[in-house]
Amino acid sequence: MFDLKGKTAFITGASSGIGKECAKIYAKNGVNLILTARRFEKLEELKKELEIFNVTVDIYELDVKERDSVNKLIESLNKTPFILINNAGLASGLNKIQDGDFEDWDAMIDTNLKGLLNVSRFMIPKMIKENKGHIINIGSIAGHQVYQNGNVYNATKFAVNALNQAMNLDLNGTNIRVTSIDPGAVETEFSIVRFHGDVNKANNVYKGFTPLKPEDIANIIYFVTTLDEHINIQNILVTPTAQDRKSVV
Ligand code: NDP
Ligand code: 8X3
Repeated sequence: MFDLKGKTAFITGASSGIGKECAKIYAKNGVNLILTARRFEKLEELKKELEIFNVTVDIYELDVKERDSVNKLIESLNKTPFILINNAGLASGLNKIQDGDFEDWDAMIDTNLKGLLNVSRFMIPKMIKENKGHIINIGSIAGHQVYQNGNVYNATKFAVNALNQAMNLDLNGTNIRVTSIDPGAVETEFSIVRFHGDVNKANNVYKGFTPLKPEDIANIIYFVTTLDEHINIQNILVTPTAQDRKSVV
């Protein structure tokens, strides 16, 4: 197994859900953290929670859509993280394409696709300089299979799938590993965000079956990063046992 103790993980979207659970599992296992998200107060709470683990936890308010801020933050880091978790993302709305809302579309494209690119473009050259590291891209089952009304969210996650493959090609010849973790339904704030704060509608998504928990995904992410350095898992598609390969929404 690869020893991660003392290494650093940079996580986007660490204020909630999968990103937050990743922060916890890495901290528990002695990995220092650089945590980013727009809701700084949530990061402050999380930092307090992680104090017991005796790792450094640096927190930054960051909107991955803001290219200049992403650049500034990454340039200002005094160490290059070993692990980059490109997790920040959202679904906004669930409408037929002919009824689509441009604000929803922009939010998803600018965050899930361009935001992931912003972070990667500034971080990867630093990782290449060190010739080591592991990039985890959070895709989705939505990046393998289109579902009704998923249109633009699907398109962004198909793009993540393509970029994950592209990173694997472009980083070949370095020691940097690239993995996309592509979950089905995970119960987080995801559906509340998708339905613009309508909690009842969000809760309905997870009724009648056992969804994945964000810690399930964090465990898998942690596992792939602990494999020996010659092993590169390029992609994992993981769904609740009760979910077929279609979407649950
Ligand atoms: P949550 O809504 O619980 O978490 C999303 C995280 O992304 C939050 O920390 C949020 O922080 C952050 N975020 C959103 N927009 C931005 C932005 N512009 N800049 C920085 N951070 C941002 O949902 P999940 O944990 O479920 O989602 C995490 C990832 O997992 C997403 O990429 C999602 O597409 C993917 N995914 C989720 C699935 C699910 O069923 N839940 C299934 C498959 C994939 P803040 O608002 O503080 O900025
Ligand atoms: C989130 C899971 O099935 O709503 O990516 O697309 S799904």
